[in-house]
Amino acid sequence: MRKQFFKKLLYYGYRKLKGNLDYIRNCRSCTHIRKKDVVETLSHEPAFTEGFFFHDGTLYESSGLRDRSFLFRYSDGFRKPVPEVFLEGCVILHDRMYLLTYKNRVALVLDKDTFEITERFPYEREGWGLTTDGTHLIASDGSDRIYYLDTGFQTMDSISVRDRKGPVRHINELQYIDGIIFANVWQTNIILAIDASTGEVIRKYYIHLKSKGIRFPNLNGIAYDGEYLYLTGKYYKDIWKIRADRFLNRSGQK
Ligand SMILES: [Ca+2]
Repeated sequence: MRKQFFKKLLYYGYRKLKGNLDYIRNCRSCTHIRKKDVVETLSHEPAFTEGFFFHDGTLYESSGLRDRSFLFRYSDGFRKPVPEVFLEGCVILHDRMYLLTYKNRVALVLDKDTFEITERFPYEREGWGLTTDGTHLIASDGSDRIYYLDTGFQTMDSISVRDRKGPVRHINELQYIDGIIFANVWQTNIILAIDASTGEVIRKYYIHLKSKGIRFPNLNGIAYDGEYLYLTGKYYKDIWKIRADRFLNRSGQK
């Protein structure tokens, strides 16, 4: 029984590694983001990063895991535990905070200042990333699909994320900027720039940045303050502030 379990575990590990290596190998056209692109390194609150975004110049973060979820605001260090659910993607739209949960089948609305839960909506999909175009909530669920939701978490539309080889799965944390959705691909160092209306992958980025002391690198977290992009990962010690032109240069790739 035990032997079988380890065999399965090994096979799973092999499949996972092979999948990621294949993906990285196919990243020949990637834009490479390196240390020289970082203008400042900021300290990251120890968090299992899920949601990561700016609102009115303030950085917010939601941290996941069962019994250990919490919300954090960087401007004043305000931290609120939400242990009853596994928090996932998070965003503020029209002054209200919206949150997904991983498998709790509930989505939440919170007071953006106090982080008190004000409304709960049934939500059948897994919750992964969440961002906004200023009108809709935009959500991922770990598949290749990205969903456009109204503020009651009802699905209005969806797109499939596709590159030249077909659908790209494991779309995780999201950041909408001017018609483009930037997305982490789970358990890779790849960030995608996705056309927000068609789902087509416009560009790929390979992030060469590493946080010291991290045994299982899991880049997750893209935020934008209108001038710079900020990247981090689950329990990474660093937040890297990066010149936005490295990501937003639409004229071509380097
Ligand atoms: Ca984000």
